Order: sequence, then C-alpha cells, then structure tokens
Amino acid sequence: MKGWLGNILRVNLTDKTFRKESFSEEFAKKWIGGRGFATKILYDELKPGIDPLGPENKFIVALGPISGIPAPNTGKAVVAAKSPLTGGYGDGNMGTYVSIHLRKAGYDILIVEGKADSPTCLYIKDDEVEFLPADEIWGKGTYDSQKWLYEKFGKQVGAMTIGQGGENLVKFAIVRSLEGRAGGRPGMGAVMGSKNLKAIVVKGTKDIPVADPEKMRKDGKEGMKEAYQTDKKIGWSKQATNGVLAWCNETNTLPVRNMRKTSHPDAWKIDGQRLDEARVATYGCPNCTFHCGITIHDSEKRESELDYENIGLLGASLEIFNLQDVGSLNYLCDDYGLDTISAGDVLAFYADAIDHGATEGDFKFGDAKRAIEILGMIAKREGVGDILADGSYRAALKFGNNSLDYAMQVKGMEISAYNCKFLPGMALAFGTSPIGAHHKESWVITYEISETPREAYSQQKVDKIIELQRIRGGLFEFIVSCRFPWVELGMDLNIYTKYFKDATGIDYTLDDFWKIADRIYSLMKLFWLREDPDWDRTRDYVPEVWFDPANADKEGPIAGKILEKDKYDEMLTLFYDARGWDDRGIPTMETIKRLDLEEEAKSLPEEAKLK
Ligand code: PTT
Repeated sequence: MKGWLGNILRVNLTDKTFRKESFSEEFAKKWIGGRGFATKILYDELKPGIDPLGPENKFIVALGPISGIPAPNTGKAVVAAKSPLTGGYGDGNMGTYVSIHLRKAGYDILIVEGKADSPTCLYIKDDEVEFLPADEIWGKGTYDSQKWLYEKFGKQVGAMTIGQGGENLVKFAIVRSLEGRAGGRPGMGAVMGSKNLKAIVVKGTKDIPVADPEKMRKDGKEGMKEAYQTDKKIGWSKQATNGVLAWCNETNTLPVRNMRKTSHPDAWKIDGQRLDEARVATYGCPNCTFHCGITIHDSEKRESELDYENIGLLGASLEIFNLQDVGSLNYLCDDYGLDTISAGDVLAFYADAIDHGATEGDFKFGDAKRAIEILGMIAKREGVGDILADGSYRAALKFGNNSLDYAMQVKGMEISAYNCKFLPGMALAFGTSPIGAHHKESWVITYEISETPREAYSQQKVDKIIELQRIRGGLFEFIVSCRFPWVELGMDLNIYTKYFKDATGIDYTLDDFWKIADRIYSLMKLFWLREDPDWDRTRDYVPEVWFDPANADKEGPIAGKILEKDKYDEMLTLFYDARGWDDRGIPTMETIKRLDLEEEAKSLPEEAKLK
C-alpha cells in the first residue's frame, strides 16, 4: 500500500499498553482517511449507549493519504470521538504538527482507549510509546501547557493539549495545538479530559512512502506556489476569514444579541479592516501557504488569534464591539480550551434567558467584564458556570420557561456565526450538518444570497447544500487537508484527485469521492439511529426562534421576514429524497446497498428498522 502507511497505533491508558495494528487496502479505499476512518472505527468499536465521558469512549486522531505531504495546506488532523455535547459522532479538523509527525512515526490512525489513573502525557516517538506524568501541567491553561511541552520535548514535535475546560469536562471543550489552532467542537477536549489525557506529543522521523514520489513532489510544489501567488494577487489573507463580518452585517446575517438581531451599527468596530489594522502577527498551520491566523493584543496585552467565528459570537452576538475585549474573551477560550463558537452562543443564551425572565442572574449583553468572569466559571464549573458548561441545550432544559426556543443549537451543538432567520438554505445546512450545527459542512450562505432568490425554499438550494457537504464535510475531511485553497482561492478540486493518485497510485474521480462522502454521511446517520432508535426528522430542525414571526427584524431590508416551518419541512423532504434517506432522515435500505453499508446496518437494533 502506498500513500497510506496502513498502520493504526492503539493505546490503552488504563493498563498503559500499546500495539501496532494494520488495516487492509480495502478499508483504506473504502474510507480514505480522517473522518472516514474515525466514523467507521467508532461505529464498529463503540457499544451504543456508552457514556461519552466514560472510559469506553475512544479518542481518535485520524489522518489521510496526503496528510503531512508537502502540498498546499496538508498539515491537518481529524480528532474524533463519541460527542459528550451531542451524543452522536463528533469530530473536528485542526492544524497541527501531530499530523506530520504521526505519519512520519508510521501511523495513519491513533486510537486512545481507557482512562489513565492520573494526569498523563502520551509521548509517541516512532515505534516507542511512553505514558508520562502530566501532574505539573494539570490545572494549567493551554498556553502554559504547550510551553511546558516544548521545553520538555523541544519544538520539533507535534503536540496537542487541553486546558481546564477539557479537564473539567466542559461539554464544548476543544483540543489545542500550535498556540493558535483549535479543533473538535463537539467536546473532543472533554473526551481527552475524561481519560486524564492532558497532552499528546509525537515525534516521527521516517519517510512517508508515496506511489510516485517525483510527481508528488512536483505537483505539490506547483500547488503550493499557485496558492501562494493567488493569495498574493487577491489579498485574501489580509483580513482572512474576518473579511466576512462586514458582509454579514450588510446582508443582515450577523448574529447579534443571541441572533435576535441581524446587524448592528457598531459592527465596523470589530470587522476585518479593524483587525488587520490591529494585527500583531500572522500564523498558519504546517504546510500552509497563505496564513489565516491574525493575532492582536487583547485588553491585557496578550496575543489573541481571531477568526470570524470567534469575533461573530464572542463579539457581535454578545453586543461587545470592542476588539480588545473580544480578544480577551477569545484568549481565555483558547487558554481554557473552550470552543469559541459554543462559548459565545452559550453566554448569549444566558444573557437572553435572563432578559426573558427564564432564569435570574447578573449578566447583560455588552458586559465584557462579566462575560470574562462567567467564562472562567464555565471552565471551572463554578456556580451557574456548571450549568452553562453543559451547553445551551442542557442549560435550556434546566432553565425551562420555553428557553429552549432560543438556545441557538442543533442536535445539542451551538450554531456558528450566521444568523439564518431569513436564510432557508443556510438554516437547512445547519439543520442537516451531521455533527450538530457547524458551518464546516456546507457554507451555502454566499451562494444563497448572491445566486438565488433569498426567500426560495428550492431544489436548487438543496442540491447546492449536498454538493458542498460532499466537498467540505466529505472530501476535505477524509483526505484531511485544509479546504481554504479551494474555497478561498478558488483552486480546482481536481488537484486532490491528482495528489491522491500521486500518493496512492489509485485513480479515483471526483464522483468516486462523492460516493465515499455519501457513505460517511450515511454511516454517521446510522450512528445516531443506533444511539436513538426513536430518531425523527425534528432532530434536523433549527431553533424555534428562527420560525417565530415575533422575532422577525422590525426594520431594515429583511423587516418582517422569518423562516416558515412548513416550507422548511418541505425542503427537508427534498433533501432526504436527494440523499436517498427516508422521512426520518435515515438512509433507506436501497441507499445502504448502493453505498456498501449492509454490514454496518446489521448492528442496528430491531426497532430501528430501515425502510
Ligand atoms: C472549527 C471552529 C472554527 S472554524 C473556528 S474559526 W474558522 C473557531 N476557532 C476557534 C479558536 O481559534 N479557538 C477556540 N478556542 N475555539 C475555536 N472554535 C472554532 O472552531 C483553522 C481554519 C479555519 S478558521 C477554518 S474555518 C477552516 N476549517 C477547516 C475545517 O474544518 N476542515 C478542513 N478540512 N479545513 C479547514 N480549514 C480552515 O481551518 P473544528 P483550525 Mg478547527 C483560535 O476544528 O472543531 O471544526 O472547529 O481548526 O486549525 O484552528 O482551523 O473561521
């Protein structure tokens, strides 16, 4: 096998053992890598109903056949587990040298099982594995922890770590790497914490064998040059993801005041231009050719890396329009190891719940000082922070008083920074994202606004959502490479079939990739169904507040407009039909056969019968 190393490193923290396993070429060709590997392994190896924060859960780092290979932006890794936030399959895709080092150590997949009896740092050096004490950094934030790791192991390693959020099992704790990267929104940091796994450090020194080394080198180099030059020409990385904030404000899609409002006159104070002016430094992932991580000095003069999602939710949604304050909230999320998207949504939900009398408390929109305090309480699970640490869905169940209607989440995971009260397509993209609301699966918003009638609930939008899910949630998550060369610079998707062939020798077309993407999405749905045989289509609905006419904008270009539930539901049916899923949103038997998932379907309980 070329391209893949064909090896899994399986580590057990309970009894401090490890072993090298191999996987077959058939497995590799069917699931490709990253999310494909992780979905299949978790589906096969986890018993339904296990506690995501118990030792039975497995934490996976999964790479793809071009991960770590010198080609544009291949320094990414998928971190995955059963999610404590949603109860379904969960993952995230983060920039990290772990990607390159794990492959150079000879592995495509790391599976961590069990639970260590004390704080542990897993150190993988080629064929060796050590279980080192991490008591010195347990209780510390990710900045100090990463510093400690670099002092101990040197900078020429791949390292990922969690903060206090993960240690204290905050359900939206993420994993951090490279002092700027974060991944695993559905609580992957909490899964590490539940295993007493503070950090993973990898040092690999071997070569990654590819099928055609000469061509791989040439194609990779050309791709990197093209990405670099295209970015220089169009200047995307000047504002990077933050360029979108001003556009969201103009198009009434900005999340303001827990998404009750869609724009704000002060939004310019935290937009991409202001960020560029305040820039201190720029960072990127390994093998990146056009860096997107812009840092500024926060109100405490600390360096804080801001992306659009972070500013949209820790700024606009909380009505905090001071970039340095937003920087502080973001710095603390990074240090505690909390997902900024969920943290922003949860804080906004809390302010809204107080506003609407669903609960009592002393927190208001716009109050950065108190937001910072509550964030600390969440990370340490103190006071109301203990409730909020479980995410807005569970907090809403505790607060009651219809507050679930405005907990901005789908399937338990908080919605990214796009206000869809009058955006049927993007709302459906959030609703049908298989890991809970995440823009990474299908970012249909620009297409919807610029190329379709915004008010339409159409087949055209459904088709585009699926096309984007196949590319973003499929290809880039199983090949495990950054999607920005394609989505931001417009590079041709066929470079990935080319790299794939250079690496593996296998001639797959984009259509072959789409079939694999559909297989993975369908297996993720089977994962949910096996957890909950009563699964129904309402799990793909977005929050009630987006359907409530009383919540429509009172003025401005979308005044009086709001999503219509019956039309949303009709569009959901179009989506299910196009995917070959039944009226519950579950693959039909025919689809299962077409995608070669019959073996997997056998483990479904009798009551979850496929149609
Ligand atoms: C992703 C999510 C995102 S998506 C952002 S900003 W983005 C937030 N970033 C956080 C952060 O920072 N700190 C923090 N404590 N929490 C954060 N939560 C949020 O997490 C860098 C880029 C970005 S920046 C994006 S879109 C793209 N994402 C990709 C993806 O998902 N897949 C892929 N194949 N390529 C991608 N390229 C881009 O990478 P999650 P990163 Mg991320 C500080 O993982 O769980 O999906 O959460 O990993 O390396 O930081 O991504 O406007």
